Amino acid sequence: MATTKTDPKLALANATKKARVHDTLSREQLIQAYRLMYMSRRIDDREILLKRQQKIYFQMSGAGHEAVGVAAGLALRPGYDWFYPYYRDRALCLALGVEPYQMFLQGVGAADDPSSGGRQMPSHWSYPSLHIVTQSSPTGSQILQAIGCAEGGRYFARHPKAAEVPKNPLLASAARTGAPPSAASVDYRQFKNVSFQNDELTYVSLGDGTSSEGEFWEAMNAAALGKLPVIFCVEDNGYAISVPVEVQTAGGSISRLVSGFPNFHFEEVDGTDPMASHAAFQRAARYCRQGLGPAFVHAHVIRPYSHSLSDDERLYRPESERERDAQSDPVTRTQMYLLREGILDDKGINQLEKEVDAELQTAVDRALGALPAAPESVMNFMYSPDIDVTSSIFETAPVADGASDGKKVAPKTMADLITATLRDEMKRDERIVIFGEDVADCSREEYLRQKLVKGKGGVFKLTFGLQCEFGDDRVFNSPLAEAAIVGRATGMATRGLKPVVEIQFFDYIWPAMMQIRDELSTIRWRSNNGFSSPVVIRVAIGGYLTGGAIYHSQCGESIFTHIPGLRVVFPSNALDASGLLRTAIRCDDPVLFLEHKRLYRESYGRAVYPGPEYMIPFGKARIVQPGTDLTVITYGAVVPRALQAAQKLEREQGTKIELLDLRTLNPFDWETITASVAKTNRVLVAYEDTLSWGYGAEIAARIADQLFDELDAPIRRVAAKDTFVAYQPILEDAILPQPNDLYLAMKELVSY
Ligand SMILES: Cc1ncc(C[n+]2csc(CCOP(=O)(O)OP(=O)(O)O)c2C)c(N)n1
Ligand SMILES: [Mg+2]
Repeated sequence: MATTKTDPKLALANATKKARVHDTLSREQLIQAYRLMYMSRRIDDREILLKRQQKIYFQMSGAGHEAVGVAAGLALRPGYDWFYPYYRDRALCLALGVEPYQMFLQGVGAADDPSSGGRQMPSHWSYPSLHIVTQSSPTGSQILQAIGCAEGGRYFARHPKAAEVPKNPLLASAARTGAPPSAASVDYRQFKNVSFQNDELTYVSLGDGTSSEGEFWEAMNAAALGKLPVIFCVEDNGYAISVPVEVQTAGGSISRLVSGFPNFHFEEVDGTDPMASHAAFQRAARYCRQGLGPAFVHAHVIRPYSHSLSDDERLYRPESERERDAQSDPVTRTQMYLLREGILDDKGINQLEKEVDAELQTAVDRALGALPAAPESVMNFMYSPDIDVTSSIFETAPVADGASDGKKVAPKTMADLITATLRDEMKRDERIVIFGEDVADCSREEYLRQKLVKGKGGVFKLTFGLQCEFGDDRVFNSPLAEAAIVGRATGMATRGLKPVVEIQFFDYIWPAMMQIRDELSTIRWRSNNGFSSPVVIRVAIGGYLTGGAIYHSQCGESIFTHIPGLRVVFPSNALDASGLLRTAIRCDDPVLFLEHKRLYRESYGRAVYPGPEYMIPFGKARIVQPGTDLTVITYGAVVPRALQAAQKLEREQGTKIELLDLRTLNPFDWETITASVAKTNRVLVAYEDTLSWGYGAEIAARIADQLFDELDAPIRRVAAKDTFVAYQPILEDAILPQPNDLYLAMKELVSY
């Protein structure tokens, strides 16, 4: 561990004496630094004016943070290193090469705004060619992704072949002949250019208040554990909106709190001093590039303006305190320094400022004339524009029953086929990495090597054997931190990896909710297709376990189908699980893959392994059995229960029930539902989740809305009671939908 402290009070105040110490910037670079700092402040001032004139709709300033931003930008390498900045990093972005015009385009919400096409507030940076990765608004949710980004870079450095796009004679010939490409030739890799450098690093910044977020600590832990080349920059302006640092951070110093993390290089610096900051970043970068571990730069800065234009800091900061801050304004102090050192005289300063002002005026005029984003564009880039997951290229036949030697092969469970599918996909695609809680065979590899242990491979053993086969850099245990699992995976996928991560129980997916809802699912849309993160999240879900109780049995899929941008899959049998998982892995969208625990080893729905190319397109329901009297729409563990009920009714009164297994919940197969309802005129929607506001509500509403004329009876729903799943099996049975509940509803509907 290395620590460097620059006393904030000494820097710049004694600048003449200290000049040689901080002399990592040449005279030209100092002038350039001042130009960028001045430009950054003037953009803020100009935006504030534009906001008051109602020509832009929001403003977030980087005032007071200019020196540290410019210093980082000059010390690091755009388009080579990777950047996860936060909203105060205007000066950093300018130093990396973003043009003022591009910033104003975001302010006016222009179609040509390169960060988001008018979708995000200003100061939400996204510039793919500079490696500035799309930023969201939740404080701190970028930090875990920065970890994944660094892991991705390191993975490609160690597996350079994985970065290559596989040669696809089939795809090439399809392009030549115009024939549709075949399934085996298509996957996300064709649309994901990977670049990496052996000594690259990832920069991530945050405010002092944001260091209170749990995800910050998860990221610090992951960076230290992995000795990852990540520079954390805390820009400490002493406030989080109105909350001062001593109320935010125990003891008032984030440096003190993090000082125990191993493998880090620490810097605490006056972030209003461009030279001290630059020197700190150079040391930090050197440490990271040498592969020694992560670095932490704690930069003391000021916030001369209120938090945002919606905030008035005079309500909680007295004039005296604000005046004290003004004394260390980085723009004025740097200007004074240039004058004092004779680097620029008054004339030079005036000239420089005039040039910048003229440039900004031109940029503002151009941006105000730019076309706003078109209303027709709002649905663009919700999903991959390159690979349509509902397309027939994902429709492949299973290979024959594997009975090459004449002997019949025994059908396998859903658990077996998921494992087999993961194994074959890992063989096919070196970009796949698997991690999560307990998914490895054994983290202490020597035990495996010495054959002291057999290995675990997940609490349900679905990843058993994969670490032994593919190595511990492709299959590994994560800390017990769900947000970190999804956040790291998101960062990795941004770089072109295909993380297939596991959330051990659906009941514990909630710490990752911010990452799923506000990050993973939004990245492509909010960056206007600048970035994407096609992660697969496998989750064990569901009840009917006798004893699983409230925290090991819940469903809740409708909460995720309510998220645009996320594919949701819920197979009911082994063959579908294999085909759908393969599609999930090869496709270009993020997928939540829900695996029902009760179905893992059920005798219902076992199948022979359908071979390494078997896929099922999303949005195609399976007609479990055809019928004419009633349509039952369901999925997951209710499928075998509904089948049992339907068979009973058929035995008793000859009723023919058409049973649809949706298989994927987003997208869902409206076409098959429409055809079926037109035939039967009666509908039952059945699902294991709680009844109210559940997945079936949307299906029922759609049918009522669009197929009303086809109906001869009300649409009914059978689902769990609006409570939680209880431990005592008698209670669990009463809570979850049972075959008899389905039978009664079916009987009532057919005779309505
Ligand atoms: C998760 C989350 N909670 C709350 C907010 C609202 N919010 C935006 S900025 C901010 C304060 C951030 O303070 P700090 O991290 O110190 O950064 P600063 O703005 O001072 O640079 C808050 C509470 C948010 N964007 N995200
Ligand atoms: Mg702050």
